Amino acid sequence: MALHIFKNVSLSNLLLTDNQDTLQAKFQHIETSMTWTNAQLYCRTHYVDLATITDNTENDFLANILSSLNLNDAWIGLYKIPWLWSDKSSVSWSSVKWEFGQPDNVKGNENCARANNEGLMADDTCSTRLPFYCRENRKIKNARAGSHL
Ligand SMILES: [Ca+2]
Repeated sequence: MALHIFKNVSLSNLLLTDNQDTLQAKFQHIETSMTWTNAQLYCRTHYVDLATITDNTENDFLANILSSLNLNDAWIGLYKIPWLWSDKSSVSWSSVKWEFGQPDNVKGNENCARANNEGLMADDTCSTRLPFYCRENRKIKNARAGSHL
């Protein structure tokens, strides 16, 4: 499968803060649409895991990436039951904002969460195919791999 991986260099116009390098190092946006489970597998194979969002700065950063790509939403590492991050860490709800009326579990099996380009989340069916965010980016993974040699 040919995968189009978003290059970090294209993010240089998004944020001009001291945190930019740190944020870019934390996340990798993958434009290829996959089911949540396949996205999780992809992230665990090529990076660390699906993305965990721990504060508003990270949430805003990810929302800005989607906006800059004219994308509506992407999978993040949030799933249930109960709601947990993909690495089983607990959710800090101050950093997760639901869209109005969400989560609604309208299809009865909306066990995965997507984030939109305004930084708001919605529950959705895990078999839906969406772009997604992994953590952490290739630069960190390679650095870690190198340190083990
Ligand atoms: Ca929903």
